[in-house]
Amino acid sequence: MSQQKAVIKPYHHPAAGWGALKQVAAQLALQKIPVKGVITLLSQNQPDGFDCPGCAWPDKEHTSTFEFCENGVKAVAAEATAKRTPPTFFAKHTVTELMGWSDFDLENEGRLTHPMRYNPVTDKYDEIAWDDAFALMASHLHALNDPNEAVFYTSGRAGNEAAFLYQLFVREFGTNNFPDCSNLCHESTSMALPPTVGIGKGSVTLHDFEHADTILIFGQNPATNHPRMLGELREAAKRGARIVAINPLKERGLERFADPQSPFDMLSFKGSKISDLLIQPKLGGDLALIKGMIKFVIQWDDEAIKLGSERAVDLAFIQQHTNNFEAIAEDARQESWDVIVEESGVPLEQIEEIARIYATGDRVISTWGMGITQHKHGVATIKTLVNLMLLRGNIGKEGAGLCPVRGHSNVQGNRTVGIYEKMPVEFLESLERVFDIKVPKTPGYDAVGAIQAMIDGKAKFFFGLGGNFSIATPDTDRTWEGMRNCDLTAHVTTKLNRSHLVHGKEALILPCLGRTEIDTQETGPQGVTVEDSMSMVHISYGMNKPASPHLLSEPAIVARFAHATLKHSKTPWLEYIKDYSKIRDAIEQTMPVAFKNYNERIKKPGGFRMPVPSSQRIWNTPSGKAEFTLQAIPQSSPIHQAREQYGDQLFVLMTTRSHDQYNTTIYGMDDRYRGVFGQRRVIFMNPADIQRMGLQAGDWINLVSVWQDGITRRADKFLVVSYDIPQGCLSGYYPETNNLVPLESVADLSRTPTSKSIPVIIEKTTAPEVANAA
Ligand SMILES: Nc1nc2c(c(=O)[nH]1)N[C@H]1C(S)=C(S)[C@@H](COP(=O)(O)OP(=O)(O)OC[C@H]3O[C@@H](n4cnc5c(=O)[nH]c(N)nc54)[C@H](O)[C@@H]3O)O[C@H]1N2
Ligand SMILES: Nc1nc2c(c(=O)[nH]1)N[C@H]1C(S)=C(S)[C@@H](COP(=O)(O)OP(=O)(O)OC[C@H]3O[C@@H](n4cnc5c(=O)[nH]c(N)nc54)[C@H](O)[C@@H]3O)O[C@H]1N2
Ligand SMILES: [Mo]
Repeated sequence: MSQQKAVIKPYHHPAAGWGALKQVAAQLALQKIPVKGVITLLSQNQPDGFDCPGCAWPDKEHTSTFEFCENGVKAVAAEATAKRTPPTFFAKHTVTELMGWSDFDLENEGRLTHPMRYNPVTDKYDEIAWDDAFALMASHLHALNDPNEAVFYTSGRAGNEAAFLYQLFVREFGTNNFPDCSNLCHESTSMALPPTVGIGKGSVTLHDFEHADTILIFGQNPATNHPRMLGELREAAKRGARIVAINPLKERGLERFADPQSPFDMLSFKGSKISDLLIQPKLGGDLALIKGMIKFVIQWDDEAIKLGSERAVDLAFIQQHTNNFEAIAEDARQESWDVIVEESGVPLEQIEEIARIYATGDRVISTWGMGITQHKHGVATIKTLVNLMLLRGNIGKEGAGLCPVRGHSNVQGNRTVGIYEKMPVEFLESLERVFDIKVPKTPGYDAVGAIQAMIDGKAKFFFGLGGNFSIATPDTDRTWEGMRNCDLTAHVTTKLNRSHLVHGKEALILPCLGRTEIDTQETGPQGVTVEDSMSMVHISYGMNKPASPHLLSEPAIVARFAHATLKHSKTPWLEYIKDYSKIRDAIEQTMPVAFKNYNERIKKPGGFRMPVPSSQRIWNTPSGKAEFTLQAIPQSSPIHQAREQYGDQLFVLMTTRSHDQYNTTIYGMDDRYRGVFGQRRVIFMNPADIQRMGLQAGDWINLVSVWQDGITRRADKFLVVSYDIPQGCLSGYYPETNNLVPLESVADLSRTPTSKSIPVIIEKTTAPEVANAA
């Protein structure tokens, strides 16, 4: 990318608005998309169009109005780009040379056009025929001593059809090794919700957002990551709902929002107010904060009992629907205010203020994102939030409920149809019955487990259905060691990325159709189905001409790979490619209740909702009730231990997304709402800390992790930016900081890397020679 000077200037405009339109124009130019390409963009999330690959936030009715979304436009433009990375490109560049390119520059070459195979003699990728690629992978799989030496990663973009075939193939082959992006993302949610409310999915729909009177947003940056959510928040705010953002960073996009479809918002330059209150806990302080809120509610309830006035808890709900209330009430009474204030980093008056907002709301929705899940105690924090919500019956009633906001557009659907290293045994037995096969029942590797197995030489074959495993994962140096240990690494992908360059002894790049493209098979154009963050399943049809005639669809790649590998399989792999409705029939046979009349029900615009019993106050827990659970405020975490050693020299780092990226796909160098332009190697720091450390904004620092295993983990050369963030906390971008996350630093139970709480110390350094290279 061309070099430009870093500019740091606070952003004073509302989120979205004109800034978003300007960005969109810039992206269309960057991707060389002519104006008529805009028509494609307008087909997104229409009843007969394609599902937006941008994020998992649901669409209003999935019908008529096009919801303008900068994130969606960028995602679609990135896929619909006119740029190409053909075999002639690979003939010109060695892999060693490409390793020196930035992530932006790699993907900026555009769409891949042919399957490619790494040639160790020339250190370049050469073209390979599809059948030869499948045969090569099959021969590697056959050469393994044990099917468990292979790992099969999934990023959350594949449709249900590809994902279902994929898990069927891999299980028929003989392993449950399904590391997926969910392991890195909302796994803490998936571990916290089933034991407490009986299902690992959110309980709300968009309808609930229309009726909520209070919305608490924990650890989420919707202006960047789920811009369409701002529409719901804006409507709620206009109706008078109270909105509280809980975030260590002052996220500008959560304050005001200009709706590009509202002329008033756009012309006034003011936008609508979104949140009423910002609570800034220190990193990982949410559990203590929520416990403080619970303590207040219990205190007010105890006073109400004494006075004989209206109870602060919903006693009828608690009695009818829950277990264990007395235990958590007593635990809250016993909890010390000092510990709550110290560990949350929130002053007592503010805890009382947010507790009062919660306790005076009749219909409360709590949403959460990566700021909650990616901590050592992520699961415990979500369970504590469930406690808070159960106290006043805020689950399973109109306008109230739990709203984990997922990332990838079909990450939830992938899980539903079997992408999970420990799928329930009923599902596995159903596969055995329907397909007359034997599948393994022992759990496979998750993402962190797969990396460890590759490092240890226990996994030798890596296959990725989408994604960018080598830099989306923690402990980059060690992950790369693991990838390079493999006998073969292969990636189904749309664009060139780092994972294709950090490869095994043999390597394949398998280019596929994107969701925006027409997928024509023997019986005509095929659609694929996806499930959004609110469990709505609908069909998506591509509209664009494929980027290259040599691309295969994801279901076709999986089916032909399976056919090449499983020589004696009775599963009709090649038949499935001809007509995807046959795959949906197979899904329905495997999960007859959830997917009843699957092919029929997706004909309706907007599709159908997967069963979510918690929304009906049906609790699929062993007791049949929703469970309050005891959760302790962490006081001896690795952060506490590191602080004992380093005192106030220790910082806690969160790694997060800028406005101009989609995970590891870098769209540009700006982070508009946070006021950073032209530079990604920045660290946000509290002004008092900057001074205390003898630094100035604009200085350069290196980061070194504090972890007790003797491995040095560093990330060098970051520009110090003064920001409204609590003292002792730092924020930087992912993936530049991933090397700092120790592989073993994972959340309890969910094993999600602790990407939002890394203990680090800082070193002053000099400016890099090429200060602003992308
Ligand atoms: N444009 C765009 N859209 C995306 C993505 C993208 O990269 N770009 N990624 C997609 C994916 S896969 C996902 S999972 C989602 C991610 O969407 P988010 O969940 O919003 O993820 P992050 O950008 O990591 O931001 C986390 C937010 O949590 C805050 N935070 C960090 N630590 C804490 C904490 O300890 N407590 C609290 N209360 N807050 C904290 C941060 O300041 C930040 O505002 O977005 C999806 N949509
Ligand atoms: N430090 C740190 N690390 C993190 C996070 C964090 O907050 N901090 N967040 C984590 C989270 S929430 C997630 S979800 C993961 C994301 O991890 P991944 O899902 O592995 O990564 P992405 O960057 O989304 O993958 C981008 C690549 O997907 C490919 N691609 C795009 N569209 C398609 C398609 O339609 N089909 C196929 N087959 N390929 C396609 C392109 O080649 C592109 O290069 O990262 C995690 N890593
Ligand atoms: Mo994610």
